Amino acid sequence: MSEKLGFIGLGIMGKGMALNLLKKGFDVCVWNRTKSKTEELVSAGATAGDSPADVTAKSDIIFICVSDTPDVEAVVLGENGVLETVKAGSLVIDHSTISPQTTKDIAAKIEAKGAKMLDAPISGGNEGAANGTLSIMIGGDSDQVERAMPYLEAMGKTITHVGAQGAGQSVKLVNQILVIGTMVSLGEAMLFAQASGLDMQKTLDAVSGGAAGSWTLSNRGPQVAQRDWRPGFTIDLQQKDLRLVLEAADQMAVPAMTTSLAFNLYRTLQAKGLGHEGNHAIVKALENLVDIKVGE
Ligand code: NA7
Repeated sequence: MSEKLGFIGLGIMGKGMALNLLKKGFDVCVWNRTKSKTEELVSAGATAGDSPADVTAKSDIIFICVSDTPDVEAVVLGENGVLETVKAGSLVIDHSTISPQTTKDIAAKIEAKGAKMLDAPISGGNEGAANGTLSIMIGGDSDQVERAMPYLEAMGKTITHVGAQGAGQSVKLVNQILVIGTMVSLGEAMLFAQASGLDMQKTLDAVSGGAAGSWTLSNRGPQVAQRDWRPGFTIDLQQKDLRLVLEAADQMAVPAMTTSLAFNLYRTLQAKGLGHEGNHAIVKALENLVDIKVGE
């Protein structure tokens, strides 16, 4: 008998994830700050809760996928939040990417109510969320990871228990350092290809299968070539993740030079009002340094 599920936060990622839980036949109660976003989920078989507290009262396992650290604090610790109604024995799984330290603080408050928490940030963009192929990196107790596995398997393909609470968030930041290095290289490479007068598609075809191949190149390279800036993941959220990396790197006194470069390049795009575009639009920050535009 499956447990009753709650899902809080139906943005680009949360929507696909909740739909995949419904497709597997699980019982899901949803809530989103902007109520209209619940409609598609309700059509697909979900019930709608009135608040995070309401969803939590009706659920054994509560999934959260909201933007940033203060937003997780708002839906968990705020008025009508998860903490008000969470039952002993329930499990809260946070898929948002937030501060590893705040994750541990929130987990302590949830555990004081006799419930449990896993940090389980995700990677794989909107495609991964829609197709159920996310990478999920989990921090927390093994027995709770085991309990959550049937549901996580509905949403993800590479599901890794990486350590104690907070470790999931730290591994996600490792993931973001790797993603952003590739993203900066993608922008630099595409600009170079354009300046060289190359055919963009042929160039992508030639390099994607070799040592330079990557998820970013395969999924975002064609988008850059077509100047399609629709977000799989927005600049604003990418910037937020890079800030988390830089804060943690500062605390640990380790260098994060490429992350810092990307953070500042994105800042120039945010200053131009482009924070809602996809993170592959980083190429525009490089284009702005010279009089060349990829794909034009
Ligand atoms: P989106 O598509 O920007 O969605 C963000 C979601 O978070 C969306 O449902 C928001 O509700 C919700 N949100 C944001 N702030 C709040 C507050 N303060 N209270 C309640 N709900 C809130 O982001 P993604 O789906 O791409 O990413 C979500 C997380 O996964 C993020 O941490 C990524 O780094 C990974 P709205 O619809 O705006 O009312």
